[in-house]
Amino acid sequence: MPPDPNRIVELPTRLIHAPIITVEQHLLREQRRFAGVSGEFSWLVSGITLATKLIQAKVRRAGLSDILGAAGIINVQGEVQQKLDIYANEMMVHSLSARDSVAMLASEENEHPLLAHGGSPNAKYIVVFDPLDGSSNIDVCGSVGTTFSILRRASERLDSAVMADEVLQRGCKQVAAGYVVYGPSTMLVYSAGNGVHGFTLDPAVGAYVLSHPDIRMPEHGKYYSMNEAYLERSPGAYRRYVARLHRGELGRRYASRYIGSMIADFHRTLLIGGVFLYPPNDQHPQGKLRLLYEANPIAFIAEHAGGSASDGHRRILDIQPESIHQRTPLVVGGREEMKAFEAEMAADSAT
Ligand code: P6P
Repeated sequence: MPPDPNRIVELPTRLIHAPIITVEQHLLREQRRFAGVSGEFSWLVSGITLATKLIQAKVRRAGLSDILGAAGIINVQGEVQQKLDIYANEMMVHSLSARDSVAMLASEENEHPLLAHGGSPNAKYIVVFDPLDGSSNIDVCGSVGTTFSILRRASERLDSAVMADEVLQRGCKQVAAGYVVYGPSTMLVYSAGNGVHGFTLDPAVGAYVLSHPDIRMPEHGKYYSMNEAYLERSPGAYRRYVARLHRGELGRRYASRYIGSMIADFHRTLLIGGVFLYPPNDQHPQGKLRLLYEANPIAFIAEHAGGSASDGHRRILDIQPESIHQRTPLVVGGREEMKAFEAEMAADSAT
């Protein structure tokens, strides 16, 4: 019996509701929510996904090529630059500057902002990033990551030259933010203000695939995460807060987990709850972490997942930056841990 050329075969529903959603598909679906939004935003984010795929390929081979180890160069932070830092920064700068919607870039690795398409009327966005955070963990096969923060240009006149201080915007002005964590798997976590979504890289096909839709930070966890070596040299309120966690006064006795790579430590806090702290101490009186490209993207993700982030006195996203590489204390966690932290800080201020 020859096949009937006019017969249409129904697709199995399992294929119609395909579980495979790439980050590109997700972004296109997301931006349909914004009337009149062109594909510029998703094209910009594709620059980040491309760069981080190139970075992860190098991170995965760090021990197999001569890229391992320090480059012997001291960066603007006064830190010994690992070769992968340099490579990661070049990949982010190259990929993002190829997007004509990007007016300016600011990187942890560069002292000053980098002009991309600063005078083009299409260049609506500024991207701030740390290309490889936690890079001191590379030589010991620890998790590292890339952070990014996307801002709209502050200037009304997009055809005018972009000014360096346009990058100094409060974190609440972020259009989108997120990070990529290079761990046992590579995962992109981002928010554009409509939930927080995680995409795991399928190395076989080189696609970020939706694996954690609409991430919600648990109201409480069982871990706190900080470098306790400095606790004695931090303000008393931090010591009293951690002592409360030890004594189980929040309803459970907390255990400690600390990798020494902010993105990996925060990623655990985001997925299973708890609190991450980098308080001020005598070595870092303003805190160690950078406001623009570490604290702000993390705080944006935390808040859109139901948590919160503070510098000990203010909401991180409300802080008006004064300089690109400005440092800040950072405490970020679930609702219960942050409520207890804010109460401790308020009691301290009242004494
Ligand atoms: P410490 C990595 O160098 C980093 O910037 C963050 O990723 C991390 O949270 C912090 O420093 C670790 O600092 O003082 O505990 O080594």
